[in-house]
Amino acid sequence: MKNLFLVVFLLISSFAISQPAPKPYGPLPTNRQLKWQETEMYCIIHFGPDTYTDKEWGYGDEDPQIVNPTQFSAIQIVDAAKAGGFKGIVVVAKHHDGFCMWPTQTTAYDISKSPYKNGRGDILEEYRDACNQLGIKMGVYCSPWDRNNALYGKPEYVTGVYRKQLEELYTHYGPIFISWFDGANGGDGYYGGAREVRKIDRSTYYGWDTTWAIPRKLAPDAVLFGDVGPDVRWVGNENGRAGETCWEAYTPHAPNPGKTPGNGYTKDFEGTQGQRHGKYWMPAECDVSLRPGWFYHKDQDDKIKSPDSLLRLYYQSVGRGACLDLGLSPDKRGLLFDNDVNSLKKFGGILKETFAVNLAKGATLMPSNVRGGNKTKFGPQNLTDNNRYSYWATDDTVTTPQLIVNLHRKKIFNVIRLRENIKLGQRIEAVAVDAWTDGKWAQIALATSIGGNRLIRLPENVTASKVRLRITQSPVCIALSDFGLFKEPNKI
Ligand code: FUL
Repeated sequence: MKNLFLVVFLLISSFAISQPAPKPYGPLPTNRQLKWQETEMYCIIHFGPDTYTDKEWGYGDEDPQIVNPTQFSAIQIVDAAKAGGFKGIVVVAKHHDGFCMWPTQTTAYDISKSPYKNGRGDILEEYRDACNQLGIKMGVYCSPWDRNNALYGKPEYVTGVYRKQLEELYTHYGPIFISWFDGANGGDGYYGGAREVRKIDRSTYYGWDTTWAIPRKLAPDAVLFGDVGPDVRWVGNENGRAGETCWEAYTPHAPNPGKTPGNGYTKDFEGTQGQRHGKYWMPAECDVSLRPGWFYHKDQDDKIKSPDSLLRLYYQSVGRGACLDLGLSPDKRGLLFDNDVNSLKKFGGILKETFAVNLAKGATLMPSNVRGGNKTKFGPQNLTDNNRYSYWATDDTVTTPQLIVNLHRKKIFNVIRLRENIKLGQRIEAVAVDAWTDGKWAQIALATSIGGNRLIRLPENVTASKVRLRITQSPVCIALSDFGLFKEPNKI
């Protein structure tokens, strides 16, 4: 008899343990996209001839002698980004004016012609060292458009100049985590003295497949960012804002960059929301600058975004499953101005304080359904561990489960964090959250897309001893990896 019980027990438990993981749903992220998602926030740094001419787009005829950052400190800049909570930087190695911030073999228009370190400077190398020292990831932006180069518009520019520049950058300054491709290109410029308008067909001129193959080969872990991906899409605005509903998937109109709305390649507004049933996993990057311009302008010294507005941007980008790419603009000295540094520091301080303690940690988590039963690994036990890939899953037939989070005593919070295990795709379409206050449940939040990260910033503090998460819409069983409750300081 005893043996029979044992056999039955073993059968049941082996069934529970062998319950297969849920089938993935829709397009899935690659490993490099997962790593990018975990990065969440990085800064794009614009510094070059424009810094000295007060322009945003240099014409390409600016004298290299003007680039003279007497106090350039990559450490100061990267350290300020780090204090802001940013985990990476994207260095603008070459902007549209064509001036290369590293000594290059591809053109004479580079840092070696400037007085910086008597022509022996290398801004890229200095950023690389600073990133290594401070544990920050590095990416590069090398503008395809080159208003200085005489060959621009001819095939030789792409094959003999632009692609060679990418090769130099990826060979000498890696590891690179993001390869940033801009869509603005073709128009008037210096072009080696021709001073004319040159138009190119942006869908064919750069031979994107061959060009993208360079970072793919030399920096296989780097995502490629462009207006329409291929790995990370532009969010469709430069205000740092993803849609309240923001899907990870997207189907580009053509696999080529091109930022002009309605030009047949991409429709900007679609980048903001993505597409629920998009063909590719292509999450959004939200770019926005700390100042009104991307480059430094003295008259913008008092127009720096405050810690509060940075916080709003954070919730509208990172909090909607996208990444935030904040523009930093070192000044003529080659340093970030004090106001910029202070704003970054305060913003980073608030983030750190907010997310230091998950108030749901230690709570009793009671799900309405666990895949294969309570003894399986699919229970909610790891939801408060800040682990993106262990997860609570439900049986295939259960698509609208609920989770009661018993906090055991009253806690005050104002931010809710939800994440899906995106290795299984983006599954959930809508959720509601209730709080147990005064002996009853009251709805405190609604949200749509979750994906890699969803932060619900509540308008005011909520005090509750229990919280209930209701998944209200999902086409398939769920795979939730995170449930967090946090308290942003200074909300009374
Ligand atoms: C834009 C460029 O044209 C701007 O100058 C800036 O570099 C920004 C980040 O991307 O498309």
